[in-house]
Amino acid sequence: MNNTPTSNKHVLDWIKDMAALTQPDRIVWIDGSKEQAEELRAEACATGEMIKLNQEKLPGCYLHRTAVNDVARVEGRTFICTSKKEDAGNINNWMDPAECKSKLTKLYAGSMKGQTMYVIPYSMSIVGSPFAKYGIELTDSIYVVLNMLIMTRVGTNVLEALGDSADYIKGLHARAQLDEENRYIVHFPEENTIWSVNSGYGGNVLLGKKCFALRIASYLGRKEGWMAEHMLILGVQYPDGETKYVTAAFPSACGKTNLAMLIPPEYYSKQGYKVFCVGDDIAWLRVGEDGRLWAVNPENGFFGVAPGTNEKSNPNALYTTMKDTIFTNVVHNTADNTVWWEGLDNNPPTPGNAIDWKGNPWDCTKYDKKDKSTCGAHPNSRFTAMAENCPCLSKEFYNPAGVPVSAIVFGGRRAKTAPLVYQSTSWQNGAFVGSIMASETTAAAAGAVGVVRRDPMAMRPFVGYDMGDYWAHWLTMGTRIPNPPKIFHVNWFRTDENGNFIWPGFGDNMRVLMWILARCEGKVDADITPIGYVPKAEDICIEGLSDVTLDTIRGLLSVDVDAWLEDVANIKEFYAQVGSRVPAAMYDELAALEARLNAAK
Ligand code: OXD
Ligand code: MN
Repeated sequence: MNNTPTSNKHVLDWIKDMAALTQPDRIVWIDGSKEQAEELRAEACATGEMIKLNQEKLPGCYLHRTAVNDVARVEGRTFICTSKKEDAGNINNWMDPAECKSKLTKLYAGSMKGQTMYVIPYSMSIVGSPFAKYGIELTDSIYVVLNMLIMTRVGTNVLEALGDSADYIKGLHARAQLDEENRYIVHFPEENTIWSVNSGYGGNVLLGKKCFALRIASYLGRKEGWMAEHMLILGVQYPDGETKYVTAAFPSACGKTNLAMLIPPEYYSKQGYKVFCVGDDIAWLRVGEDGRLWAVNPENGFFGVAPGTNEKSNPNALYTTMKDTIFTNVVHNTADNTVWWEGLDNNPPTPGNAIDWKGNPWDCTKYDKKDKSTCGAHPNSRFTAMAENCPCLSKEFYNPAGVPVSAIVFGGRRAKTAPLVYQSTSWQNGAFVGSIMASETTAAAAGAVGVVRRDPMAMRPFVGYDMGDYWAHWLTMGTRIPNPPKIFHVNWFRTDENGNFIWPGFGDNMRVLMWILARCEGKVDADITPIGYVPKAEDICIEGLSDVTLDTIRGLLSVDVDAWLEDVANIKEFYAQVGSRVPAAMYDELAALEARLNAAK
């Protein structure tokens, strides 16, 4: 062990137990210093765990490849281990805590023999702030250490802030054999504990992110009266300098990072509007003393999907990845020792100069969009980049109090049913709108087209307890916020009869945000429809858009009553699946929606 930087008995006893189980040769405390991080990078490069990229073009950047069977989160192997099964609910996988520990103990036993156990003390949110929660992750992976150094606030100051307290999240990660059959990501919310074994992929092993900041934090939030949500946070600065904040929840891979870093269309930027990013994935929300809801991004970096990130879709993200970034499972361009991914530009590295995400030579001429096996970068390849390198990072990112939220936006990928935007009629109705969020599979993805997957509040894989109880918590929070945000739903993905997207999306989504914010300030009217308030077409600004007319907007805003009634049937099935803890108020909202749709037929 290097110098033990704490005398906290809870911490030291736990580490001793975990070391007795996993039997590492050495224990190294991560102190958050640049020197230690640099030594670890050098070691990872020496062992081949990482490749140092061209330091002139990509200073501080590295490439890592995961095992080919270990490239994404594994929802089927993710468990919530509460003492009572019903507290985990029907949507989560559940295992009895004792049974789970006995099973996983066998997998961990001796798994770090010959290796180093790294002890990572980290904070979600700014150390010492009212929102801050602390964690310690034990891991045998340098890749995990280096990613955690980007994604969270790591260092000895976390141990100082923790003092002698036992109030921290205990995370144990071991790569073991990377055995798919024995891969487990398990949470013991009643014990503030997370265990992850047999994976090296980010979402399964960076325990501060989905495991802590969503699953465990949602559980703690319910107990303590706050919320942990799968939401981006952005600020729109008006020409007079005032900034309004919006949080938005979309299912994974629906463009949260792109919206969070949006570049305003010229029509707005010329007038002096600016958009700033506070967070791209997770928001922790608390009621402020002023009666508004306040949000912080508990993370310190971005773990973004690389494919599709380019100069048009997200120039700010691209710029953010140009330094101090770890790329995972992208193409290695050996001609100039840089990286590439599908959708970056039209200049993939030529055959002979390209190594694919599996580490094999890659021939871009054989690439077929419809056949994922021909990709150079894995479709879920990632960049881990520092928030402070983001050119549009809000200065409020560093504010321990967070930002006041004017609007909460839910969204899904719906080819037909959901209009471009609508507003709920109350907090309760807004929570209902969140509970029925869904995405449809499109022709762009493998599998059947138009299959609806319900993903309430974009939290389906991330709620650390029963989904019905989670909705009840949303309703309770509504009663505790004297001045709550207004709640909206957006859908950028409506398609025409040929399957093409109708709405231009990307920066032009600002046009919808401006309507949302105008509604929050009571500055614009709306039409009331069976599903809620829908804009008058002329109130969505189309100035400067060449292919979008007022009629296009009318089409995007139309509410197809029959399609919605079909959706109601699907929602009923889903509610039944969620089970007996669905709050009565949600069923009331559903019945009222159905009645309004029937009346409009
Ligand atoms: C996700 C992610 O899967 O953010 O939602 O990685
Ligand atoms: Mn996410």
